[in-house]
This record gives sequence, structure tokens and C-alpha cells, in this order.
Amino acid sequence: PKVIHLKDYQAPEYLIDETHLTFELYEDRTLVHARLALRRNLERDQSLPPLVLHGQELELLALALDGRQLGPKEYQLDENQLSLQPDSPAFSLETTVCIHPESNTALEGLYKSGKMFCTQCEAEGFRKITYYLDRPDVMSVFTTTVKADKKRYPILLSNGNPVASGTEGDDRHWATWNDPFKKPAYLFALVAGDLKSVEDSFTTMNDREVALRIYVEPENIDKCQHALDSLKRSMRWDEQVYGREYDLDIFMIVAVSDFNMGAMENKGLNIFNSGAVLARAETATDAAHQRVEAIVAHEYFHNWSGNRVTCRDWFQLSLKEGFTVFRDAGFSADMNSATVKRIEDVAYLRTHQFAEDAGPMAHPIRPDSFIEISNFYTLTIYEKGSEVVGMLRTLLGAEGFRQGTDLYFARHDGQAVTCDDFVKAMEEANQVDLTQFKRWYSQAGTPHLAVSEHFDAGARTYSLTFHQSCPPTPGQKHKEPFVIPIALGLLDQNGQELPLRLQGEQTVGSSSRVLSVTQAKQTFTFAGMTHKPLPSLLRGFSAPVKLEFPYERDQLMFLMQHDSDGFNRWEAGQRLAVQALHDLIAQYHCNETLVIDQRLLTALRSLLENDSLDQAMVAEMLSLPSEAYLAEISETADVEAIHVAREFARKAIAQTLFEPLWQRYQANREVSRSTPYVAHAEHFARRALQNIALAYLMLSEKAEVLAACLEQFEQADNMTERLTALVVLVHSPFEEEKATALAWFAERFANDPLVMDQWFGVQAGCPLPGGLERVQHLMQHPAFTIKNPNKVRALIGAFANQNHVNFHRRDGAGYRFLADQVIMLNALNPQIASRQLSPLTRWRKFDQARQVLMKGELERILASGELSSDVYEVVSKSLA
Ligand code: B3K
Ligand code: ZN
Repeated sequence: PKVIHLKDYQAPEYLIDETHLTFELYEDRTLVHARLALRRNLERDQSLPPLVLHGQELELLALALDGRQLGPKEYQLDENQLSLQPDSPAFSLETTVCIHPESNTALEGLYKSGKMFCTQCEAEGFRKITYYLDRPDVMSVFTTTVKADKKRYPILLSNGNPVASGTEGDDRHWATWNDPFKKPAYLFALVAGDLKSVEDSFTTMNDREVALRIYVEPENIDKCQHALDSLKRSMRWDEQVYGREYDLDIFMIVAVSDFNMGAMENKGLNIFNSGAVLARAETATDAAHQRVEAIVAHEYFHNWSGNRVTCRDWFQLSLKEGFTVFRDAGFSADMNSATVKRIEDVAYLRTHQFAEDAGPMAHPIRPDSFIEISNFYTLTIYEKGSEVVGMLRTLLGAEGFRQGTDLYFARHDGQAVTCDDFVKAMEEANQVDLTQFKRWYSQAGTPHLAVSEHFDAGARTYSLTFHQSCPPTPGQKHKEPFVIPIALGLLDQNGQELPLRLQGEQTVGSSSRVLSVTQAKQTFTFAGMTHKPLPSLLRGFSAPVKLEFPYERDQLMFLMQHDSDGFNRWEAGQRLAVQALHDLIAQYHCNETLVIDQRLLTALRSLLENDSLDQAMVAEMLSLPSEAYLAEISETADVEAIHVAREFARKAIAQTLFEPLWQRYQANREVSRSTPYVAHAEHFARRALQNIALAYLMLSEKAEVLAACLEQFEQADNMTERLTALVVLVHSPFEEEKATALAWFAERFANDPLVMDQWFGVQAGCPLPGGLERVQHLMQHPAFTIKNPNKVRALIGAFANQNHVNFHRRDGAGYRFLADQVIMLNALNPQIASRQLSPLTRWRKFDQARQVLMKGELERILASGELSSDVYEVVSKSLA
């Protein structure tokens, strides 16, 4: 496999002004006719080099240059390209190819999901549809005709606006679509199927009427309203917050069951994993509702950040992804609880992206090289990319940031650009120099920031000294200092915020401010401090770093109560919990009796007893750091010790706080019982607290709790309550009730694949002994199929990522199982195979014996035969 480097980027030799496509869809083949209007890219020079088009798995049936059929000597074909010699600077090229969507299991290019045809072209799937310049800096106007059997495929869709349709003979019909906006091929989409739709309309800020449609298979028509409402909210929000208006007459979303990721922002025709669009109370949890809202928004926002302004090359992927994640996070924060959204995002980033940054696949948000671009749709590109955009906003302020995005959109509309162009727009709109800041784009790894304090009573000064460093990552031994924005406040003994004035400054500033740490070691001194304050550092997690400050536990308890920054109240609680859990882990290692620090319990009790707090915040603060996070922050992760310590702490909480938990549970369940389901923040909050309380209470194994759990399971009118009840039953020792509940659930929801995914997931994640055998058994279940990515993620993914004790069992059987699945998936669906590998890539985190076993499985995969570039890249880099 070939390594592709950013430094080798060259502008395209030819451009494609117009793309005319005709698809003839049949059950055993599809014919694709393409007519391309090409011209020499004069930015290069006047010469006429050969035209080299991408193409994979295509059977070429006809080829004509300016209307003249070419003979076999007039072109060259190999596995990946078609080359020919043009004889003028502007010409037309016509091709006909035969492809086989009906047997496409990789779910890339044109494929079938159930009975419908659909496409996924990003990043390089269009070359599996026709010969083309399949690169994002070649932008073209597309006109697409789809022809198919009338009965099987009454709905025929493509990008843009519908322009004509008709019938052909008795059985077939056709439709033509035109997308007036130039776009790269990765944004092309086609759908044909027997679909139903819900419809609505949206009036834009300039009074243009836009038709909205969500297409689904008929049985899902009652699960579209939440996505439709989310779409309308997204459209309004993007007008209000970013000044972005929608541009076509119609916006369509199609739900498909077999999809490699969440969704895809094809121009005017978003294609969604059904799991990312379908939601109703009875079948989808609160978390799923929020995920649908976020993904609908994300794909919609791409219309500007990605489609109108796109990427020059795939090294710039974070230009659209990091920015769009930042935009959807802002939207979700505005629609729900902003603090809770931030807590969830940070917990996710620190657990998973930090692990990626510390592993063999670590890369900067703008990578320098890759083998397979599909492997670079990563947490780093998306989530860390979003953090980098967020730091720009923190440094420039809300207004300066908006001026920067306005300039970026205005200047680059219709262009394919780079991360440098984005930063330049920010610089010019704000008259600042962001040269050093750009290291965030080129350096990988998570910076470490050690902070120390010094109080000088005589001089009335308080100093904070920051030491930053960043561990080496593959190919990057040495790192230059980053620009790290530190939002902070200083608290006095009463928890009041002190006004902040740095030494040398004339005026007293506000009580929360942003310091910019730019050097390896840097001290900031605050004046006018009569007493030693307590710092609240990195408020709102203002930079994606590992911050270290020698907080004492009493100070953390104080911050939990008094910090004006909600994120940092949660953060103080997490730090306190980590310290308490580290005590337990140490005791476990020394074979001592486990004793938990009472201060953690005291702190949690006061949260539970305070009725005035936001219930969603209380639920977040009651959640102990996950096993995955505890593993991530360990030098060497001791799987058993982490599990035992965390379970011990959970039991201690359940026991000590039984009364307040039981009270809050009963009060909230009572409201839930008498209130119809509503997908809104305060209802999410009530159910979140109710459900975490139930999870703790069940650890008591008391009969009245079991009865309450069964009542909730049987009577709840929504999946949020029902699924939690099922999860806690499955994790409990009540074997009979557990079996009955699982069987009842599977029967009730047998015909709803998305609910069955949840049923698989609950069992795959259960930490009780025998987890691997349960998963192996479930793979035989009639509702499971390895060909459906959602099923793979629900069963195999949940087991390997969320069930640490079982996946990491000492004999290596968990690793062997995962490697077997990866080898099987490699032949079917390389992107899914490669994704499932990631737990094995973390082998350096574990003890010697496990390292040997994990590496052994990676080596076995490498030797298993013909590997896709996707799997090869991850395995070979993990072993390097
Ligand atoms: N842009 C797509 C991801 C495509 C992944 C291709 N392997 C979804 C998104 O980020 O919105
Ligand atoms: Zn995206």
C-alpha cells in the first residue's frame, strides 16, 4: 500500500465543469453512463498531459472522446485508473460502465441496503461508480438521471432540484435532478426505493420557501418527527448564530439501515444511518433523541461548512469536520443544558481522543500522511478539531470569531480550501497573528500542563506558574510550545470570585478571564491578593490538555460547592472521585481491605439533598469516572483493580446514600408515571437522575428496589426508563427476572432492528463473568448479522469497548475473538473491520502478559491473507 503525503499535493491537471450521469438500475447489475465536460486547468500550464481518471471495480463498456469511440490502443486501464491523451484543452468524455451494487458489502459507492439503492461517496467512493477525478478540489455541476423499475423503486432521488421525470415502457420510470451548486464528487448521492416521506417546509430569513422531506421505509414513518423538528431548529439556528441561509428549494434526508457511520451531508440529499434519524419515545432513549438532534444539525450545518466551502484535499478534513462538530456542539448547548453538553463532550474527548493521541495512530488534526483516508475519520479530526476551533473562539471572543467565520464563508464560497485559509480569515478579521496557534494543526499528542502556585502575603501577590510539555508521538519526537488559553477564576475563603488584576495592569478586570500560555514555562502574577485564593483553572475545559494542580480533597469539595463555573464544579467532583478510586486501587494492589474516603460520600450526599440543583448536573456528578477513563489516565491499566475499585465505590455510594437516592428515585418516577414523554432538557434531566439513582439502588439487592425496577421495566411508556431498568436487571444477580425481561423485550421488539441493537448492546456490555460466551451465543441469534454495521457495533463493538473485564480476560480469548471478527470483516467491509480494531491498538496500556497476547492477535491478522488498506494501515502502525 502507498503512503500519501500532504507535501506532495498538486493542483489537478484537468477540471470538470459539468457532470451528466444516467443510472440504469437492475437487480443483477447497474449501468452508469457519464458525460463529462472537461478542460485543462490553466493554473498549471498550457501543456496537455494525459488525463488520468480514478476508477475501481468498474467494467468499462464504452468510451468516447468528443463523440468518437476510442479503440483499445487509445487508452490504458488498470485496477485503479483510466488514462488517455486529450488532443485539445476542452473536450467531452463519455463512458459507460457496469457495476454491481447488489453485491457491494463494503457499503461504499453505490450499494443496496435492504431493498433500496443508496450511495456513500465520501471520501473516495465515487470512483466505484464511474471514472472520474475523484478528489475534492475538482468541483462540478451535476445533472443526474435515475432509471429503475416503477414498482420496486417508486422514489428516485439525487442531489439538487427535481427537473423532469417520466416513464419508459410498461415497467420502468425515470427522474432527472439538477444541482446548480458546484460540488466535489464525494457529495454526490442517489437513492432509489419504495419509500414514504414526512413533509414540512421552512421559510428562510430572506423569505424563501424550502420543502423539507424525510424519506424512510414505510414501517418507520412514525419515527421521523423528532428529526424533522431538529432540522427546522438547526436551519433557524444557523441563520441566527452564523448568518447562514439554506440555498436549494428542497432539503431531503433518507434513512438507511446499512450504513458505515452516522450520516452523510450530500448536497440537498443527506443520507442517514437509520439509528441517527429515527426516534420516538417507545423505541429510542433520551440519549438517542439527543444524538439524532445533534447529527441532523451536524449534517445540515455542513451545507456551508463543507459543501459551499469544501476541502482542497483530505489532509484538510478537520477544516470541515472540526468546525462542523464545533457548530453542532454550540447548537446542542443552546437547545439543551450547555453545561451538561460540555461535560459529556469533555468526558468523551478525554476518554477516547486522549487515548488515540497517546496510541500508535496518533496524528495531528491536519495529518501529514496516510495510507487509507477512511482511517482518518477519527476522534482527533472531529473532536479535537472542534476543540481547536473552540480555542480560537475563546481567544478571539464571540464577536471576533463570528467576523472570522463571515469572512471565511464570503471569501471562499464555491472553493476548495485549506485549514490555513480558515486561520487566515480569523487573523485578518481580527488583526491578530496566529502563527504559533497553528501548531495545534501540525503537532499531535495531548499537551500536559503542570501548574504550581505561590502566594506572597507581604507583596499581596498570587502567582501561577504553568509548565507545558507534550509527549512524543509517531514521527514527532519533539514538540514546540502550544498556545493554551486558560480560562480561570480565583475564589476567596467564602467562595466569592475575586476581581482579577495582573501585576502591571492598571485596571481591575472581571472575575473570570482567559490567560494565554504560550511558553514552555510561564508565570502570571495577580496583584491585590490579601489572602491566598483557590484557583478554578481551565474553566469550561478551555483547552484540550491534561491539567495537573495539587488540589487537596477539601479544596475539591469546596470547588464542587462554590465554583461559579458549572463545568469546573463537575470537574472538581471527578478529581475527588479519581483520588478516592486511586486509594482503592492501591489498597487492592496491597491486598488490603478496601476503605473508601468518606469525603466523596459526603460531597455526593449534599448534592442529592439539594433540591435546587439542576437534576441533570446532579446525575452527571453522581456518575463515577468510567473504567475506560480510569484506564486512560493510568500509566499501566490494571483492568481487574479498576473494576473492583469502581464497583466497590458504587456499592459504598448505594449503601451510604440509599435513603436520599430512594427518595429522589421515587419522586422522579412518580412524575414520569404521570407525564407523557417529552424530549426536552428538563425531562431528560428528571429521567437522568431517576435512572442513575435506580442503578445505584439495585446494587443493594433489596426486594423493594427489584419491585420498583420491574415496575419501571413493565410500565414505562418510553425506552429511556425501560432500557435502564433492563440494564440494571441484566447487571444484577436476579437471574430469573433477568431472563424473563430479556425474553419479553426481544419478543416485543423483534421487528425493530434499532431496538434489537440496544438489546444486543445491553448484554454485550454486561461485566458479569462469561461475557465472551454470551456474545458468541448472541451472534447466532436470528436478529444478528455481521453484514449490518449497527449490529457489529452493538454486539462486537460494545463488548470490546465497554466490557473491559470480559474483553481483557487473562487467557486472551477476548482478543482472539475480536481478531477473528476483524479477519472476517476485512473481506466484507474494510471500514468496519478497521474501526473494530481500535481496542487492540491500545496494547501498550496493559501489563506484559496482556501485551503479548494483544500483539499476537495483531500479528495473526497481519498474516491472515490479503488485507484491505484500511486494516493493513492500522495493524502495521500498531505493531511498528
Ligand atoms: N462526512 C461524513 C463522514 C464520511 C466518512 C467516510 N468514511 C459524515 C460527517 O462527518 O458528517
Ligand atoms: Zn461531518
